[in-house]
Amino acid sequence: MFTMNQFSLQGKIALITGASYGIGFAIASAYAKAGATIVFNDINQELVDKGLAAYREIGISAHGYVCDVTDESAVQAMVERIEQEVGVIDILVNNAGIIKRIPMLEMSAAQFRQVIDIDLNGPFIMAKAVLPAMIKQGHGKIINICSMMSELGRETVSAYAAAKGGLKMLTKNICSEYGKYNIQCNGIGPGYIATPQTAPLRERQADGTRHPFDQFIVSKTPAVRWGESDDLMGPAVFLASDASNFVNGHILYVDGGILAYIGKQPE
Ligand code: NAP
Ligand code: GCO
Repeated sequence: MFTMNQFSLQGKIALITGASYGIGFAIASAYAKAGATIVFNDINQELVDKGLAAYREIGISAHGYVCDVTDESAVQAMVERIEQEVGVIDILVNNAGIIKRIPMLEMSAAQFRQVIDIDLNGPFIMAKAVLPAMIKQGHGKIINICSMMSELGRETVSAYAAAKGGLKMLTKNICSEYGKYNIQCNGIGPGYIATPQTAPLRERQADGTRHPFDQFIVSKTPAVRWGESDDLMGPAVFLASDASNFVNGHILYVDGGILAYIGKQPE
C-alpha cells in the first residue's frame, strides 16, 4: 500500500562524498530534510570544517571526515570509523569529482588518469567499502552522480566524458551484481548546473556580455536556464528512498530537457 512515508529517509545514514559545497551539499541538505543523518567527506580539513559550518548554518549537525576517495585504505578506514561513530551507511552518494577542460592532444596521460581516478575509480572504491555492510543488513542505496557527458561528448572534456561514461556502466554493473541483496544502484545525470565547477563557463565577458557557452547552454536547454543544485534535491531523495526500491540501474537525467532537444535552428 503506497504512502508518502516511502519518500522518508527517517532513521537512515547517508554518506555523500565531496559534499562541503555544490551539488553534494544540496543533496545532503535534502536528505537531512527527509530525516537522514548526514555524513560527508572532503579532500582536506579546511573544506570539511567549511562544510560543517555551512551545515550548522542551516540547522544540520553533520558528521565530516577528511578522505580522498581515490585512497582505498583511507576509504576503508573512514567507512569503519563511520560505522563505529555514526552507524552503518544506508545510502552512499558518489558525488566527489573533478573536471579538466583541456584539448585531448594537449592533455597529458597523467592529467587524464587523475580525472579517471577521482571520477571513476573513486566511486568504485567507495562502493566496494560500503557494499559488505549493505549486503549484511539486507538493503542499501548507491547513487552515482553521472553527467550529460555520460551520454554526449564535447571538445576539451575527453577524460571527464570517459569517466562519466564509465560511471554510467559501473552503475548498471553494481545493479546487476548486487540487486539480489535488495541494493539499488542508480545514477543522477545533472544537466548544466550553476556551481563552482561550471563557474568558468558562465563568467561575464570583459564587455559585460554573457559567456558564449552560457548563451549556448541556455539555447540548448528547453527549460531555457541553467540548473540549480536545488533542482537535484527531489530526484536525489526519490532515488535514496523506499519509493524507488524497484528502480535499479537507471540514470535519471535532471537536465531541463537538454538530452531530448536537438537545438533551435540558427536565426
Ligand atoms: P564541485 O563544485 O567541483 O565540488 C566537487 C567536490 O568534490 C568538491 O568539494 C571537491 O573538493 C570534492 N573532491 C574533489 N576531488 C576529491 C577527492 N579525490 N576526494 C574527495 N572529494 C573530492 O562540483 P559540483 O559541480 O558540485 O559537482 C559535483 C558532482 O556533480 C561531480 O561529480 C560533477 O562531475 C558532477 N556534475 C556536475 C555538474 C555541474 O554542472 N556542476 C553537472 C553534472 C555532473 P575540492 O574543492 O578540493 O576540489
Ligand atoms: C562542461 C561542464 C559539464 C558539466 C556537466 C554536464 O565543461 O561541459 O562542466 O561537464 O559539468 O557534467 O552534465
